[in-house]
Amino acid sequence: MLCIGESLNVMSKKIGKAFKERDPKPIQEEALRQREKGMDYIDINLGPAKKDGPELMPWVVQTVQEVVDDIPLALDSSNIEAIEAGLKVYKETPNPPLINSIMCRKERYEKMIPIAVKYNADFIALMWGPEGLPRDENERAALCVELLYAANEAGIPNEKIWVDGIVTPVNIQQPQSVSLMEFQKMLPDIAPGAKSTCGLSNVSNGPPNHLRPILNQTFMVMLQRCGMYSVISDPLDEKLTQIAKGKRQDIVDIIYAAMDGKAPAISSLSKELADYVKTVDVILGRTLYSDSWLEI
Ligand code: THG
Repeated sequence: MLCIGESLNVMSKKIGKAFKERDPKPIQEEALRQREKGMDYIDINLGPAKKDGPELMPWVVQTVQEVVDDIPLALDSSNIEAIEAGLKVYKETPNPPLINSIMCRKERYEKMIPIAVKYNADFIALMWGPEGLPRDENERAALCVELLYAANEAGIPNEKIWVDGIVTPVNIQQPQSVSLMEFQKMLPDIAPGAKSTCGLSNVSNGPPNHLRPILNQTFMVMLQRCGMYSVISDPLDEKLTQIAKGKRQDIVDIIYAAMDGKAPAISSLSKELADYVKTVDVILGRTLYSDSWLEI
């Protein structure tokens, strides 16, 4: 599982301030930390960046690449001019940069696909349509086919496209987590050769901070089993990265068993592994979400 570090992010107090004040130090420290933590890509997330995006993105790209030039970057903004300005100054990396993202909305993808072609960038195909979030896996599939067709017509092969079926918070939209898993299983048929990714931490957006890692870790393993290729994830969650890199087979095994309804009795398990079993049940909707699901 590839990991795309999420923490170079305008929503973070420290990094948001550094973006605004064009202070390179916290940004470069964060990029170096992400490399040390084993991130495969670094996401530069400016948010909407309506006003100064086209000036800010190239500055951040160059600031990061001054200290980390061997890890590809994902350029994350809804401001199209900001993305293009970042690609313009991008220094070549072993793998091409990733545009984050192109939505399934005609007026946007018609502008953005040519940019991906021009700069030979990979792109994240975000399953966000004219009516917003798709309601189920079939709506996700319909959006996916439309956007990938348009990209293929422009000469972009599926191998350069990272499909993002969109992760939603489990505490308010429990069935959507299952729908995303179903969509991942369909993906090899509807988009052969395409890669996939998702904003993993969205699943725990809302629950208390101390419960976020176990939700993120459990859902990552469940998605990986359904074919997920990469996650945009928290580089400070070392256990998550260990699991992603195949170093905690015991956790993977127990999550698979729980998904199949074959986990040993909770009372026979360590607290650590029992918590993963309980979390699988919450994500699959076998248990109704509440902040106290681990205490039951
Ligand atoms: N798909 C794609 N791109 C995305 C998302 C997605 N980019 C943005 C987001 N979703 C993924 N990135 C983050 C970044 C931070 C957090 C969640 C997802 C997050 N941060 C903490 C918070 O807000 O509480 C901590 C912030 C801080 O550092 O202070 O949860 O779905 N393609």
